[in-house]
Amino acid sequence: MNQPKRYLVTAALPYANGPVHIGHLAGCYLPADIYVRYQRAQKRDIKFVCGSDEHGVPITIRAMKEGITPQEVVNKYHAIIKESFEQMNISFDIYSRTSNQIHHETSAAIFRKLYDDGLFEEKETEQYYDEEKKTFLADRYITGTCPICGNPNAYGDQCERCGSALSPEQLINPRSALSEAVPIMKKTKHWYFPLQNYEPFLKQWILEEHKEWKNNVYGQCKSWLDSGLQSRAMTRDSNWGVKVPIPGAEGKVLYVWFDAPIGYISATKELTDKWADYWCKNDTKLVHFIGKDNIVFHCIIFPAMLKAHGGFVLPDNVPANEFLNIEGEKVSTSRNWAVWVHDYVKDFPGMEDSLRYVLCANAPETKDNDFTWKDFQDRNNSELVSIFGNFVNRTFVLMHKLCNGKVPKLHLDILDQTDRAIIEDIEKSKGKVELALEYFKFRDALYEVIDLSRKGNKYMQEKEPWIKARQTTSNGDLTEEAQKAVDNCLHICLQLTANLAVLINPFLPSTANKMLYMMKVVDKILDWENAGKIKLLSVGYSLRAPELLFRKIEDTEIVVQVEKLRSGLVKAETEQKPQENKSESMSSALHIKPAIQYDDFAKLDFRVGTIVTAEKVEKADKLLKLEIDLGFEKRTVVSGIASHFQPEEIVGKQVVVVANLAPRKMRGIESNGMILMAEDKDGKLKFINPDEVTGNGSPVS
Ligand code: B3M
Ligand code: ZN
Repeated sequence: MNQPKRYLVTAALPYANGPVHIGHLAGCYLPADIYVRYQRAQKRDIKFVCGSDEHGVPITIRAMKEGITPQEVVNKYHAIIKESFEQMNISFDIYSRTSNQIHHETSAAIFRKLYDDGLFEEKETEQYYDEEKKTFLADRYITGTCPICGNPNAYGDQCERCGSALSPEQLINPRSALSEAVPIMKKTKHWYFPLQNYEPFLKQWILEEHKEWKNNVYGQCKSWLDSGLQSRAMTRDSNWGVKVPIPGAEGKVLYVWFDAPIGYISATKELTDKWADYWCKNDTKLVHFIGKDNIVFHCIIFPAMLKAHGGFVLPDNVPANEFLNIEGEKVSTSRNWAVWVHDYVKDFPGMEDSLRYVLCANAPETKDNDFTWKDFQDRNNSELVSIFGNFVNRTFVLMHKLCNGKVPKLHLDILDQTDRAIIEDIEKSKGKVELALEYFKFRDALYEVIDLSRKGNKYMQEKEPWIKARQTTSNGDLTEEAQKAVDNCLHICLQLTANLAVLINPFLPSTANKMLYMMKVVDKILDWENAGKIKLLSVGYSLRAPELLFRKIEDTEIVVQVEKLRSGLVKAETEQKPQENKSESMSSALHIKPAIQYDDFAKLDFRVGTIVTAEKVEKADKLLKLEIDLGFEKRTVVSGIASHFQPEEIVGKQVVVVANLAPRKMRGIESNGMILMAEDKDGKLKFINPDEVTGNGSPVS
């Protein structure tokens, strides 16, 4: 795209069913904010919109759990989330909410236009229905026994014990989560959006015209498009959400993923009368910042909806991030394995920039990354404090000590190679940071800024103005040569400091403001065009005394945080809170089951066996039916490993079998035993087997 006339930046609307954690920040809010602050400094016409996603099953489930109404749930969390963003200086132009009237009207109107244009398919299907509560049971409203691991409290869309994704029909003994009643199958009518009709358009638009999208995003889109799109229901049976605006649709609302992205449009309408410029003119650059679990909705479904409707711009880019794990474990809100933003700001007051720094320096831009408190401490102490903060502080201290607190002259006649080199570094860094930011490479961009301060330290170290300051004449004055050398060094260091303020501003806005205060300049200096110049501070201008920009984080503070994380986990597990976030998976490394006696262990009979046949189980995409040779007999074992192995690749493998497990029927097949598996940190299953081929039936102890 040529230089766009205006920018519209969106960040995923968080579900108002819980507070935000640092994984959310790192995933999309922080990169979006950095991008927007940078574009604002470039004086571009830009709007940054976001808001709470207040519809959908997660909200109604939370309401049920807390015994309050959905409206009360969203009121509570909308306020908490909004405050967390403000505390972290995420500078939305508007933070709206999808329960607002304007949003209901906007999304209903878009649905209605698609309906009037005949673009939906109307279909009747059978779904679970709770006769007691007189309601259909989508996704999480239904519980039952997991066909994979036997967990009696699995949900209609996922088992929280084994992490498998399920569909309601797979559950054994299904029950309504609302009443415990056994649900019946009942016909219901819904409106489906035939995504397959937009496949040629999407293929051309994404696969041909947006090859520049990030690999993770492009790759996910390609695999969706390659495997073929299908019609998707855009309505649900529920009374919480945007009412379906057509006759005969009582008790039905828009699917949350139909209305939520329209929230970007309604928020823009709420923000400005000129909203249509941003949404309907082709010279707008629309950028959606999201986490990787939202890619299909923003790259495929929403653009197809907009295309079908007509008249709207499509995103120019969707720079989705991967996930941020915490201390080596996937974030899990239900297990309370998360660092909550509202907790952080309480525990580290005034230190929002330290968190912004670490989350950006370690952002999960191309792959999942890990946040550890130790790394947080290290980066804060050895990068922010010791490099950036130290350079700025030394510059100010020395210029007060050696130059009376006034910006010294630059004596061109004695500029040497070292001076020229650092001036060139200053001039070049603008371009480097800019290029990285334009291409959503926030880590690289931030690295360049820190690197410039590192070069500043090195320069000062080489110049040693404090040594020069000892070269005095017999009457105690500095020699002329020494004075000039001191002046040049500090002049350059001060200009470098002013440049650092401009460059760090998108990333660490509070820090940039503290620097402005110390330099006694107004915020105009932060305009991006000022970067790369060494004339930002005028000679003779007197500056304030230095204040420390950052503080060190002590070991004890980190110990407290790690302890807090672990005790939160234990608490969550004893309370057995149900899981509420689909993108989380089980984890096991941190908790060990209660102790058992040797006799308990001795009851188990483990045997070595060889898989002789393996086949898929019909209508159960997680299950494989295995024939295992135990030497003394062959056994049928049904195992939930179909998503990890192809049947043909495991035939002939030796495994360890729990041979005295009571038989159990799964999908009508009697399973006689269980094979032992290990789960790696990515959730991949591996067989446990003897290190050399061993006779079938050999006992394992
Ligand atoms: N609320 C899902 C999420 O928070 C959803 C995003 C909506 S963006 C339009 O992951
Ligand atoms: Zn399970």
